[in-house]
Amino acid sequence: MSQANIGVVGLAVMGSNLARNLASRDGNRVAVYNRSWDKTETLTADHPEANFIAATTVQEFAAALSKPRTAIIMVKAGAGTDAVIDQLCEVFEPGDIIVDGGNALFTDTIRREKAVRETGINFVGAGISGGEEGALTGPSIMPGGSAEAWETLGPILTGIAAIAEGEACVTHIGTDGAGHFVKMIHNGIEYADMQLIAEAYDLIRRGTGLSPAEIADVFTEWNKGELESYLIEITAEVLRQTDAATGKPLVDVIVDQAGSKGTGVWTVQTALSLGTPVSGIAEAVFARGLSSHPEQRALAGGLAGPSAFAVADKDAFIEDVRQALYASKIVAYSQGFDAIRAGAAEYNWHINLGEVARIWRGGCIIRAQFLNRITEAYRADETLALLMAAPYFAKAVSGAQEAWRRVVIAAAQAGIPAPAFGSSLSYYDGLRAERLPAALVQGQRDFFGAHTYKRIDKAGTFHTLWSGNRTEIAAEDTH
Ligand code: NBP
Repeated sequence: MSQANIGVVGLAVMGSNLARNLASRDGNRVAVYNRSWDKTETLTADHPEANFIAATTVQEFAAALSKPRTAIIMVKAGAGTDAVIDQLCEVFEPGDIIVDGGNALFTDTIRREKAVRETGINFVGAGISGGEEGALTGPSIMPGGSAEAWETLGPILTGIAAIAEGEACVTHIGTDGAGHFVKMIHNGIEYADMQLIAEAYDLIRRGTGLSPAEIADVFTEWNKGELESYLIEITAEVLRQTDAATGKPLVDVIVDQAGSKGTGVWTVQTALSLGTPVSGIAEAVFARGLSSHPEQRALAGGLAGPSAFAVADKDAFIEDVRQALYASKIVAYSQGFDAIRAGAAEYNWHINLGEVARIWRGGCIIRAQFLNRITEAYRADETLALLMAAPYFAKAVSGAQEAWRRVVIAAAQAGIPAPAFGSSLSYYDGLRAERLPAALVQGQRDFFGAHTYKRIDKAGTFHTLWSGNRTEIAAEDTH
C-alpha cells in the first residue's frame, strides 16, 4: 500500500500511541504529522516496524492519504484543535473525514461539526478513554458524527478498540457532539468512583487501624466479587506501594491535594443546566476542590471534632463499607446514565444506553464487571427512566441500605468526611420518599415571589394571597 488509509495529527503521547496501535493492525497504513518535526522524527525513528508515512507539511499529509481521506487529530484540546481543523479543511475535499480524538467539550464539537459540514467534509468528535496505555493497546472509543463517516471509520476504530468478552469497545454514539458528551459523563462517573473508593479506604483505615498494605489486601479481595473493576485493582496496587526514599507507604508521602483537568467540572456544569442531579459526581469534584485549599484547611484545623474512633468489629465494618461502596457506586452510574438520557433528549441524539455500558467494559478507566448488568437493564427496557430502579440494581441497593446507613452514621459520628457516600444515600432516600419537603419550598417560593404551586387534590395552578387575607386564588388571577 503506497498510500495511507488513515492519518494521525498530533504526536504527543496519545497521538503516537494511537498511531502505533493503528499501524499494528492488518490493512492499515498510517500517515503521521505533527506541528513540530521533532516528535514525528522521534516516533518514526523509534518505530520503524510501524512503517509510517511521515509528513513534514499538512499538504504532504493530505497527499499521503487515500480517499476518502481520514485523519484523527490528537492535539491539546482547545485552540490547537481549531487550528488543525482549519489547516485540514484547506487541504481536504468533500467526503473526507476529520476526527477529533482529543478531550473536547461537546459544545465545541457541535460548533465544529456544524462549521466543517458546510465544506462537505465530515467531522467526527470521538471520545477516547484509557490514557496512554489504552491508546496503544486498545481504548474505549465513543465516536459521534454522521452515519456516512461511521461507514468508513467504523471498521478502522473497531480494529484498534479494546476487546471485552469478544466485543470491540466502540459504537457509533450519535450525531455531532454525542461522542464527546458521553466521554465527558464517563469522566464524571470516574471522578465519583475514585472518590467513593477513597472514602472507603479512609473509613477503613481510620476505623480499624489497618495499614495501607493490609487495606490493599481488602481491595484485592473485593476485586473478586461484584466490585471487580480496574479502579479497585489499581487502588490495591497504589496502597501496596512503599516509598523507596522513606520506607513509608507511598500514599502517606503523597500530598493530599487532588488535581483535575476539567471534565468533572464540565459534567457537573452540564448536568446542572440539564436539571439532572449528579450529586455523587458533584461531591467528588467538590472534594478535590476542598482538598486543594491548604490555606483553608490550615485555618479549620483547630475546629472541634469527636474523640478517637475505633470500630468494635473490624470485619463487620469492612463488609459494611464494601456494601456502602457498591450501593453508592450504583447511584453514581445511575446518575451518569440519567445525565446521558437528559443530554440525548436536549440535543436530539439517539443514544443506546446499553451500548454505552457495553463499550465501557474494556479499555477505559471505569471498566468494571457490573457494566454487563447495566447493558442487560437497558436491553430489557430501552426507555428505563432510572437505572437504580432496574430489578438487579434495585435489589442490590435495597440489600445494601442498612450497611450503607451504618457507614454514613459512623462517618458522621467519627468526624470522617464521606461526602460521596452521604450524598448518594440522600439521593436514594430522596427518590424513594413518598413525600418530599419540596412542597414547603414551593410554599416559600409562592410566599416571597408569587411563584405559584400545584395542589395534590385538583388540577390548576394556585397562589395564596400571603400579604392579604391569605385566601387561595387560581394563579391566572394573579397576572
Ligand atoms: P497534549 O494534550 O499534551 O498536546 C500536545 C500536542 O498538541 C502536540 O502534538 C502539540 O504539537 C500539539 N499542538 C498544540 Br499543544 N497546539 C497546537 C497547534 N496550535 N497546532 C497544532 N498542534 C498543536 O497531548 P496528549 O497528552 O497526547 O493528548 C492529546 C489529546 O488527547 C488531548 O486532547 C487530550 O486531552 C486527549 N486525551 C489524553 C489522554 C491522556 O491520558 N493523556 C487521555 C484521553 C484523551 P507540538 O509538538 O508541535 O507542540
